[in-house]
Amino acid sequence: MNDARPIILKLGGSAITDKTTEAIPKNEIINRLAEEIKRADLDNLIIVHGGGSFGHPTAAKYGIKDGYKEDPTQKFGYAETHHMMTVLNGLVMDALIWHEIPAVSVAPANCMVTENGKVKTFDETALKAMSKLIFTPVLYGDAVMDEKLGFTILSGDQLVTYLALKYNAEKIVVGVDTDGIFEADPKTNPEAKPIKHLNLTELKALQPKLGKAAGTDVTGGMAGKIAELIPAVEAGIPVTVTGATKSLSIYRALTGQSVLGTVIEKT
Ligand code: IP8
Repeated sequence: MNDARPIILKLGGSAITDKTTEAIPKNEIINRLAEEIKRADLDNLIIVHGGGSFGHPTAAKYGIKDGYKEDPTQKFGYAETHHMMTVLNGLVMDALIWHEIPAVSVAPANCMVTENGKVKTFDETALKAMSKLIFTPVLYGDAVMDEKLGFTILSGDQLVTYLALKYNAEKIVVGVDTDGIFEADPKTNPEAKPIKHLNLTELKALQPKLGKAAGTDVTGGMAGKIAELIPAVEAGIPVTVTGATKSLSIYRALTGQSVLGTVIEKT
């Protein structure tokens, strides 16, 4: 039995896809990330990836996040959004398997149901059995059934916090397409200064000022991402936000080495 507290790695959709063009993966980055994950050689890793230009445009087109509005085209939209996520997940899985990582895909649509957008039920049987045998489960932001809304979008960031709290994670590593968190959105404000460390109070004060995302993002870009992470930080789980697009940042963060980015701790 693997009793180790998990390390949860989020691969942001903006890091692994080109968010300016629909359904374009950043294959080289996905491949390099798989290489770094292999090199880190962790037996307590859970990976979660975002939707980027695979999940978000379809979700936005059919209004999936706001739920079922009796519009029959939305049913196809739900199915297409989930399918687009399985396509992106397949690309991530390809790279992980190619690097001989015992990674197994776990689709949230099939084991989680939300209520008003928050995870309500999770059939964890398979995930727990996988951790016991030291597989690396790979989950992703997904279109899921919702008890009140019919269906909705469950963000990868909510998933990260949910799993971190449920399994008392050792730490969370969030890979994004910037070198961590900046005082303002570095994509729209080149003068924005990077932040090395944030405590909970500073994080809460900063959160509303963080940018929305470049391209379509139904779950709210960096501001939405950080809002979802707050409960994990409140529970004392440290979070490192670093550049997944920069060579070795994820490897260094996973293996506890100093890295360009932002460390968030409760105090
Ligand atoms: O990119 C959302 O996950 P996120 C996934 O982690 C979909 O916010 C389907 C849009």
